[in-house]
Amino acid sequence: MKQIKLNGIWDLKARNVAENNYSVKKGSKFTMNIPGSVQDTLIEKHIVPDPYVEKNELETMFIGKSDWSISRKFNLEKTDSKYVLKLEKVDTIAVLYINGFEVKHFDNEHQIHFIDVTDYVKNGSNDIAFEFTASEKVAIERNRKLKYPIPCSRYKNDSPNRNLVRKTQCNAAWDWGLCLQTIGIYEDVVLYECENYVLQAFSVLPTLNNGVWTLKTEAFITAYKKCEVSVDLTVAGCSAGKKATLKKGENRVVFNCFVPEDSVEKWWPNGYGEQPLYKAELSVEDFKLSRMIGFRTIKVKNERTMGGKELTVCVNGVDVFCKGANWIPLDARPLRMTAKRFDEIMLSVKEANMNMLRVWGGGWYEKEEFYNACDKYGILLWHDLMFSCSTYPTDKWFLESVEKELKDQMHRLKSRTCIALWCGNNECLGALGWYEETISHLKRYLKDYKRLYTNWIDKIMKDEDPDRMYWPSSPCAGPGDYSDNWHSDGNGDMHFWTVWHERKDFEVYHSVKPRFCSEFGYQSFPSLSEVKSFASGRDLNLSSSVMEHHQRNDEGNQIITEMFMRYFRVPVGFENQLYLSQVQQAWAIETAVTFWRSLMPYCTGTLFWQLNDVWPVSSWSSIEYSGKWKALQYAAKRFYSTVSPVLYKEDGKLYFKVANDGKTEAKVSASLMLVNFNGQVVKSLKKKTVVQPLSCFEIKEFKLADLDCENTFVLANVNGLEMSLFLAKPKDSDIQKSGLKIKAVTKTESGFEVNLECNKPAFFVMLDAGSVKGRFEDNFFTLCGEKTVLFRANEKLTLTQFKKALKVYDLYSSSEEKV
Ligand code: BMA
Repeated sequence: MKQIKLNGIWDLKARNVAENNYSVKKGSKFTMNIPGSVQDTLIEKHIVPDPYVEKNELETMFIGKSDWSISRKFNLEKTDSKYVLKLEKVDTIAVLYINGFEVKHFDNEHQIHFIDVTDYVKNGSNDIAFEFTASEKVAIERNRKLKYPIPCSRYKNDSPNRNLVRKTQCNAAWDWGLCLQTIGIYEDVVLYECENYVLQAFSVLPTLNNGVWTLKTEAFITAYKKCEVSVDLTVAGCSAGKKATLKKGENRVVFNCFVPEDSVEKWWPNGYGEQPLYKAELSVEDFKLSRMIGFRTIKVKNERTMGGKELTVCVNGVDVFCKGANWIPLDARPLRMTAKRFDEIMLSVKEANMNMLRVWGGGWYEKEEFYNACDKYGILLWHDLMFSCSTYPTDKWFLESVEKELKDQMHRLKSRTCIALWCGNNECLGALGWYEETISHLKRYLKDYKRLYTNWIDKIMKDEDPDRMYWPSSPCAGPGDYSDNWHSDGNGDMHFWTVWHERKDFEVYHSVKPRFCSEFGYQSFPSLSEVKSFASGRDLNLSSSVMEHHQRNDEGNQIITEMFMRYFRVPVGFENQLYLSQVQQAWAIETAVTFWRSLMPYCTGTLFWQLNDVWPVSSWSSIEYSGKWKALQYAAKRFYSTVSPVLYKEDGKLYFKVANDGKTEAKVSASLMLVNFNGQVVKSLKKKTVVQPLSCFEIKEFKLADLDCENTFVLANVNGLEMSLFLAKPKDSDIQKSGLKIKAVTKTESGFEVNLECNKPAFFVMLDAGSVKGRFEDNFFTLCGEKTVLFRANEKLTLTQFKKALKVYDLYSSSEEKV
């Protein structure tokens, strides 16, 4: 077997061009790198401006509305072998030509293709070309021909009818994303010269019985004629294999490999143990593929417990509290999705004590590098299938397209150690209640919904990955239940959006007791350095048209600024407004998570919306587009600690509890202080205790009526981890000028040490290193006295440069008028 990579420089030509303000016309020619996208190419060549800056998105949208072709030549010493072309992430509507012959049509970005091109290639020089058609045109045309409407959710500045093309749905814009209808190919283009078959993929699924791991091994092989082969697997010093007779067409060769339990170490989610990975190599004669696997068992339980139906992820027999956030694609520009960035962001996930991400259904099946990082850092995945906020067609062509997509992706992904469950879609069940058409013809749309997800996808998933949970939709009450589970907290998973979309008080998070909350979010603005990456001068104002362009939720800015008034004193100036928005976001999510963690084991998971951003924008993310942590990510590091203080007010009482989501009991020394705003301790208590796994233990409760709420706050400490809580709204609390200052900054072996000091308690203290890459070991805390915080830089810089970038914010100074 030989591989010929057709990556590298291709010719790019504009076939039909939508109106634009640049020199791009029908017939314009450029060169382009494959893997790559037309958008990335034109941006990098400075033909069009960067869509992430100001309102340039509007200037680049014509690219996605135009038709393009890419082509190149390659040489071949043609033999008697078979020639098979592997194509993955072809985006999206395209026709492949080889030497002028039409070879194949593409219309589903999520499929993986192995195309027999033997009859098209020749000895010597060959021409290969793809003609791309704008997916928007195809979507509009498909919509025109529909027998009845297939509605989908619409967003600011979006591309219509995105649900009629199997392409990353959020390319068409979202309520946090720009419209970048990319065109291109994002994986290697590989031509295999092979004998009579191609090994497309293989999977290894471990189960543990009586001290032995059984690895169910499947090899997916396409044969071009009947032949005998030997299929062999080696992993962790063990091997197994099978002689198989392949029939012409698709083959699945299945056998088991046995590995003694004590010859390998178990893989655990982050916080529960290590993540050892072993190389599994499968060969069909000289055709070899390998992948890294971890040994673990995984089960998602959906039993009737505690008066409803749980959704509990159980790894190696241990029930896990799933803590994390929702994942959207790493970038709107495919070329920027590098292994380094996946690794860096996953390290941020791990460092914030998260153990699960939800791969949200409006994105795509991720690149290998994403799953590599999840396996490496112990990040479990709740993995949606790629359907989101929409109804979808159920005609034969669509169902067949989805069937191939799912089979291809299951073969590729099902032996990923990190994947805990598959989920049918994001909010598509809920969406039946959103549109005029679906509301007035609910029967018809529910029938279509069941046809797609229950009678079609469900069956494919049961065939392809029978041992992994297939959860019908997020949110939903469970299999066979088509009720609207959005805000119903008794069964399965819920999405709780009342606080954000309905502008309710943060305390309203306490009004529900979720079994599993897979979405709840609160927006903030990006930090000043991030804003400066897309706005400058007069645009540094919340209601400038550039800032509004970088806010895609219609009411977003109003909701954020209204909350300033509800809880805080109005911040002075743009910079403090950005800062305070991050304070309230972190506070909102902390209010939800700490309370829901106090319900363990009734509640078994909280995944906030959302971890990341595809471009610099005001959104619900906890990590900015650049990778910089917002206040929320720092807060998460605390509220997602295995053993953490839980402080909340409810029914006129203040509760102090300790949560432990670890796999063993925790020895705890807990203390609580009531402190006045001058910094004097009014009351204190200390307790040593033991907290059982997956539970929350009450240390003490107080009647709020007995406390001087406007003049004191609470400071809790559990095994050295501090958290605090206001007893009254901050605007009603008698906070004093803190005198917060940076006393000294020194450069050490591990980074920069920042010594902070205040003479009165300082709240929501936020250190900010501007655009310097790296993060603080601790940040966004309450400071009483002095503290030294380490900043680990991910780039080389001098002490002077660091000092210049460094700033510190706190609550009091954010509203300090300089009049
Ligand atoms: C959710 C998601 C997304 C959306 C977010 C914010 O429910 O599933 O579709 O971006 O809310 O509105």
